[in-house]
Amino acid sequence: MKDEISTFDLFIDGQFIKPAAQQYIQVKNPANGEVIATVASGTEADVDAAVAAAKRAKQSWKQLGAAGRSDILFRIGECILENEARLAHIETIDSGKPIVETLEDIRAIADQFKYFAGVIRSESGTYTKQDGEHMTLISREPYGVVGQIIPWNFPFLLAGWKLAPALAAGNCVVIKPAELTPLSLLELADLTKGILPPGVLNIVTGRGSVVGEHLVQHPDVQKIAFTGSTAVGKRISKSAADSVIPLSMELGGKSANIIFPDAPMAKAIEGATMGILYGQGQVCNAGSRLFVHQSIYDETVAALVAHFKKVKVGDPLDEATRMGTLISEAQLEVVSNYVETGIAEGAKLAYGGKRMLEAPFDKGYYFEPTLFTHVTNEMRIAQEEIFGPVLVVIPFDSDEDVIKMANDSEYGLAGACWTRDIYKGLKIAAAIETGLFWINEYHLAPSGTPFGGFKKSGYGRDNDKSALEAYSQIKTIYISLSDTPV
Ligand code: TXE
Repeated sequence: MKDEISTFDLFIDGQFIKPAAQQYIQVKNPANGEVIATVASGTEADVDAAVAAAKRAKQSWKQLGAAGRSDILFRIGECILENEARLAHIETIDSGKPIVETLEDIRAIADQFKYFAGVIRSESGTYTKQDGEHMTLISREPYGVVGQIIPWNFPFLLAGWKLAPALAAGNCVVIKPAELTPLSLLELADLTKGILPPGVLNIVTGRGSVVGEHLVQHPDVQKIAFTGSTAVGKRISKSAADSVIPLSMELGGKSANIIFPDAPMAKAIEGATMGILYGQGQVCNAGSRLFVHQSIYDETVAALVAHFKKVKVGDPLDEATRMGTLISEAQLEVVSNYVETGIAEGAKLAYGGKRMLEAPFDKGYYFEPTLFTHVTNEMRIAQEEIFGPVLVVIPFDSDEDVIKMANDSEYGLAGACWTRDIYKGLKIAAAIETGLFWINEYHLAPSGTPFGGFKKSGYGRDNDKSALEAYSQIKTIYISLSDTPV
């Protein structure tokens, strides 16, 4: 696999073009700090050009109809699979995520395109007969131009979750990847430029405060989809309110993962471990608050410590690696500060807690898998999203006790419980205020599983056919066959 430094321009109207201001930013591999690419730093003029290209393409993309778009989406899915090794490699050197994880993400997105290729073929409108001479036809229409803003934690997966339904519904897209991780999406554009008509997909790389800000305020953008921080989400909400356009929003989380005494214990320990360490904990639905029943608390903590020790932290390109690097120095500082906060709050480190500085970790942003005990649900480390490999373990006495604590959070993205008693599992699932809940599982979200949050975790759903509704609007046509004036 070649690793030479490439330069990526903006992808607008089916081709790579130089940014108006001729400025570029460096993209680094977080595992070793090496520059792996330079990408265009877009400005307002580039966003304008991308939106104009999308606007020009929207009529013909819509007219292609479900069958035509389905065929193209299916071919994109196939193309992703044919290039999965290359895409996973790029994603790993760009994000620091283990190659076993990025390969899963790439395959999930190949499947996502095929899923939506199938879903749109099964969509139909409605016909309602009001009486013998009057009827209504109801269909769904695309918005036209959709703006999408993607974070750095799942650069390809989250882009694919947004692109596939938006394109399937007949929209043209202007998408902005995160500054830190633009490469896999640019590679996708390169791979699919012979498949997608020009202007249907446009990528403007660059700063959120410039490209993102202008995209959400652009008068020709008719819908915005955002995944990222709550602070930026709030800002975007205000812009969208001013433009009177709909939004879908996926923000942070502080998900409760609950182990009952009758849990399938080996699986629960693995689920609690990877529930937090997958993606180095930089996952919105990470199981970052672990609730363990008081009667099994000590042995569960001991088993977790033993399991954390076994997790192989290392070179993200090594297939044996289960935990790679944090995304940046800034994120490393955020995580380190939270560990200090936890200690100051009275929590005790049962494992980890430090940046890994000895070779071969010294050039990357590696952080130890970290486990805190003596935590209460009120502490900041139990309430705020750390976005790192830091698990807090909290004991509970009863179902009521754990339901109350799990719901005592401003977030409501995901959660899980581990029990052999399916009645209990369903009772807990129903009581927890989250958009997604697993029983005896964690993280799995195959195409067809609605993904999104309650409360401050956002609104709107990705990853299933309901996303088609979010990317389309209802059109009603009322027909009168009568010649008589009303
Ligand atoms: O996110 P930002 P950051 C959380 C997580 C993390 C924190 C900060 O806790 O530590 O957010 O991450 C673009 N107008 N999540 O600072 O800034 C930006 O360029 C329009 C949870 O990286 O929200 C990028 O493309 N767009 C989350 C995207 O927004 C703007 C995943 C996200 O960046 C913008 C990521 C603006 N004014 C972080 N400013 C999750 N739900 O998984 C920035 N952007």
